[in-house]
Amino acid sequence: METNRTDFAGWMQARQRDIEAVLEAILPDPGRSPARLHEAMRYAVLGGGKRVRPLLAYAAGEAARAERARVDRVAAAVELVHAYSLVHDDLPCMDDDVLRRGRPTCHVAYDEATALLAGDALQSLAFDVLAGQALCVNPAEQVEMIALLACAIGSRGMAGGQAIDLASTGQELSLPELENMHIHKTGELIRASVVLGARCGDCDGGSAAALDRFARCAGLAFQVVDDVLDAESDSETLGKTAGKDARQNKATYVSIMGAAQARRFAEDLRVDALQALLPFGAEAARLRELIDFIVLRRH
Ligand code: GRG
Repeated sequence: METNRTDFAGWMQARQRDIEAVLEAILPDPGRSPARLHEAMRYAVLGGGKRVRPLLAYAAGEAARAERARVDRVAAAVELVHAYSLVHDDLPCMDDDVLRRGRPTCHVAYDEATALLAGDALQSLAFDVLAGQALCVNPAEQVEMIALLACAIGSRGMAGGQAIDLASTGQELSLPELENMHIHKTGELIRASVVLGARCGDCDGGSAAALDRFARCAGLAFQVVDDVLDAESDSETLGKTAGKDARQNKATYVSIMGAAQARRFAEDLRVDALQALLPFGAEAARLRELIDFIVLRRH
């Protein structure tokens, strides 16, 4: 993996270009049948988004001195899953939104059935990418990595978190209930991005546990900031409809503790995440910079 210390913005742009090229190559050719489905998959994935999950996978790969080609596959898999979750989340039967990444959502640009299938196919493609080539010397470890992603996004992970979210709209949630929902809905995939990136390289048990702690803090911090931005920012800046949580009467960190306290909580999580990285040296620099980016971002 590249370890020269270019500035963070340069590093981030380079990795965003890398993942765009990897995804472009992995996604099905739009000229091949079923063309409309392939086009919708590409529409949902390419040319937008911050690519936070791939960036975390690349940064964790650097911390574990992993081979770049392996991390490319992990980074692509987590972004494909993320794109699938956004397509499904935007559907009328879920969050019913028309704006994503600054343009019409997938079901608006295509149609509901195509968007549903595009999400399904993106999820399958993610596992195809993880299983298709060797990611570690020991095949049993690769099977563990595949299982880790499956668990992170299944009924006890992201999909479960989404189910809790849908069931609790309009309900009052306690802080532990809200945290439980967000750890599953958003946190598990972010955690998997870090852990899988690191598992492409060399990581002893202590370092893996430290990265796991970092990833849990990063996942929750991401969602706390997302709640603040939904309340305080505008749709143009976010590229998605702002202010929806309050309009839908959803429990969020802002509704429970107020925006100022939610920002302080995100800052506490940033400090915890940085503490988790204390056993590491310069190899974890990008992870340190990424937690700052996640907590201080404006979109
Ligand atoms: C449909 C199974 C299923 C799950 C959906 C992740 C999720 C669960 C829904 C997404 C809706 C949402 C607003 C979640 C909160 C945090 C989040 C994931 C925001 C979007 O992620 P960003 O900011 O988006 O990384 P970009 O566009 O930058 O990739």
